[in-house]
Amino acid sequence: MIDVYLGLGSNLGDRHTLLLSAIELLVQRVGRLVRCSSFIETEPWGFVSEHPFLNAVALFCTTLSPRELLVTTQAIERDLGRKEKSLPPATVPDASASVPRYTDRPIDIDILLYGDAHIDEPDLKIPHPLMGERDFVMRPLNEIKNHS
Ligand code: PH2
Ligand code: MG
Ligand code: MG
Repeated sequence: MIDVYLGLGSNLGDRHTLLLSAIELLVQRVGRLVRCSSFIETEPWGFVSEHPFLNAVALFCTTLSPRELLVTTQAIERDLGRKEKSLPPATVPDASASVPRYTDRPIDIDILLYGDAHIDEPDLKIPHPLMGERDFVMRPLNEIKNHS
């Protein structure tokens, strides 16, 4: 059993219900929910949007591998109405852009930490490379971390 911290975000639709539905599907397909942070409203980070986010971080226990976890979280995003992923930097015509172009989304599930694993594959980077810069991740993460 591995501890995994997942970041959850929604800025389109019924954000509260979408976060709860994501957690329910994660319990069904990933494993036991150990802890969940408060849901916090945050301003869009890294792009301009009139739609504020609802964000949370949840800790699950899982037997899935990191790759299985990625496939599963992406399937849940699609099941909850997510149409497209953010565009990766390589597809952005402006070469000076070093971060993805973000878009509004009904649900986003990011793998933040998977045990103490370090993974650096093109589509799977753990720990999440930007988490330390993101208040909307670090605030809820600190709320639930180190609570034995
Ligand atoms: N997710 C992003 C980009 N910007 N901003 C906030 N406030 N919350 C997010 O979850 C978020 C974001 C990319 O996934
Ligand atoms: Mg994200
Ligand atoms: Mg994501």
